[in-house]
Amino acid sequence: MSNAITLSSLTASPVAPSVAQPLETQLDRIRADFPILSTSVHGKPLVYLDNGASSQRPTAVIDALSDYARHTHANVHRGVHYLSQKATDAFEGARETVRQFLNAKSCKEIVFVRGTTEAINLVAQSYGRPRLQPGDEIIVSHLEHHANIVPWQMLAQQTGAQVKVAPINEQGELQMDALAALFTQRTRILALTHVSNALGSVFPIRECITLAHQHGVPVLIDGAQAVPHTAVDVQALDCDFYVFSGHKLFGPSGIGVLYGRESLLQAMPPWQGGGDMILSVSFTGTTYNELPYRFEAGTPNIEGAVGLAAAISYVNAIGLDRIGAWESQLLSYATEKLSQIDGLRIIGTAKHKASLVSFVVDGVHAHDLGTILDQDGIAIRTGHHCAMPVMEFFGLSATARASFAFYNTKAEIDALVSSVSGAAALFR
Ligand code: C6P
Repeated sequence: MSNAITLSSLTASPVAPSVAQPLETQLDRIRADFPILSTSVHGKPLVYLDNGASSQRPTAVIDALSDYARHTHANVHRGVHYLSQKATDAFEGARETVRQFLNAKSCKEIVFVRGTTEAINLVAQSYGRPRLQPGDEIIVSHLEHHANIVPWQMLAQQTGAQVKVAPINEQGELQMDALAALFTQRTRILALTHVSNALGSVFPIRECITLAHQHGVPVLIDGAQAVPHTAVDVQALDCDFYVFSGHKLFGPSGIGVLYGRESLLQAMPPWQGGGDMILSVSFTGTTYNELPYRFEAGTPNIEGAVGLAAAISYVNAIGLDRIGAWESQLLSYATEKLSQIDGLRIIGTAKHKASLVSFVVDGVHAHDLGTILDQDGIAIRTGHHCAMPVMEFFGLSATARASFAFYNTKAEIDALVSSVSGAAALFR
């Protein structure tokens, strides 16, 4: 199956980077690929450091969405007419792009959903609900986003199961021994983040998956904060479910991916009913479609999938190795510079971190800090980051969070540091 968005649409861009050179030598060209980065905010150049919430889209994605609307759009899997087949090819081509991105064995294992949140709810309801019995156990960690807590709590309420929490230490690292001690005969699923959105900690998911499998327990990995920064190979990880959102990966919002091991998805009932997920419907009985369509009821987000494929092609062309190398420089630089500010404390000092820094400043509420920084054109996120148990663990109500993407520069970190220093001085 051919890819909907091929590298040719990316390399048509005059700024397509070459993989041979370090990314930092091409930053101007890369930044020019993101039109929004030249926006001014309150008369200052935008410094966009809220990539953990949602990252920006390159022209290759914007053009793919526009081209799709101009030349391709029709409903998929339904029509014999030219446009419907073209749209179906684009949509299924996008699925193949995602399959390659995750190194899944088959497109049957790639389900398009609205995002990470929907993917986790799907697994909780379709995998978990028919299986779990009163007294069964679900393990999550203390560092999860609400999207990887609440669906499991809902499942526990529905089935009489209980949610157990694997602890973290003061650095924001998963305590592996304590995790290992949580497994019992009643453990039915382990759901863990790959990268924490609140602290940036990278979990040793390969080890966690091996541990869970020793107990015969399947694992769901929340990859929302991981896929923009690191390559993921679901076969090498041997994971059972891996989920992520398009909008954090330089793609559109409203599209995301559930990877599921084929044997598990085959055994799961549909989650939602409607068009496209059936083979035949009558009032005497309905038969369901094959994978992955069984989990894609109704008209899907076709342009979202096409845009996501364009984003993946763009990221692939830059190279996740180069992205990781540059972002680790950004992380070290930001950590060093921010630490020099009087009264600033970094929350989350795990040995392995993605390019994200959460911090608090003595005497300055995180929201005030965010508002002051906004006046300087700097976008960061402040609050509990939809990870209230993490805030509770550190005895905080909120942190400020600067989250970097490969298009960020050290000069932008200097601007952040200067603005935070100014705010800290104001409240001293
Ligand atoms: N975190 C942040 O600012 P959705 O909203 O479904 O695309 O993603 C939810 C989600 C799940 N897991 C993790 C680890 C996440 O970081 C997020 C989204 C954003 O941190 C918005 S709250």
